[in-house]
Amino acid sequence: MDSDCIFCQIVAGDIPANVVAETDDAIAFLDANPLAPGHTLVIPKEHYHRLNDVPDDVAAEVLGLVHEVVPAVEAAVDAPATTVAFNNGEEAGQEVPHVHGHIVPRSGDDGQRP
Ligand code: DGP
Repeated sequence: MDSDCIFCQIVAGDIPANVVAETDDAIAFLDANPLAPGHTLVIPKEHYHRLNDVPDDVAAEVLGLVHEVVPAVEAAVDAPATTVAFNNGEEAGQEVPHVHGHIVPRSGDDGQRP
């Protein structure tokens, strides 16, 4: 755990979050600054800065949780589609330095991409 990391603090339960689902090594929770209702983040529980740093087994578990959560999010907000994206590095727009995948409900070309 990186005690300065806001997502590590969510994993530890020190900062509240609306948890959608979790596994041993990954957790999904609602984004605090949603681009659309239902905007969800999926992260490894362990602190890794970039996707490149994540071990294979943890990456598989994160993607498995994305795969599980996508249809649940679409059903919850009645969205026909989702954008699923990782901003991988600061130059790509990653603001929180703990790997996270965005699941953003979409219903057309609304420009709401993470
Ligand atoms: P990115 O720009 O890809 O690093 O996205 C970071 C996302 O994290 C952004 O959509 C807002 C979200 N976020 C930042 N701080 C918090 C927080 O404390 N709680 C939750 N739930 N989401 C947060």
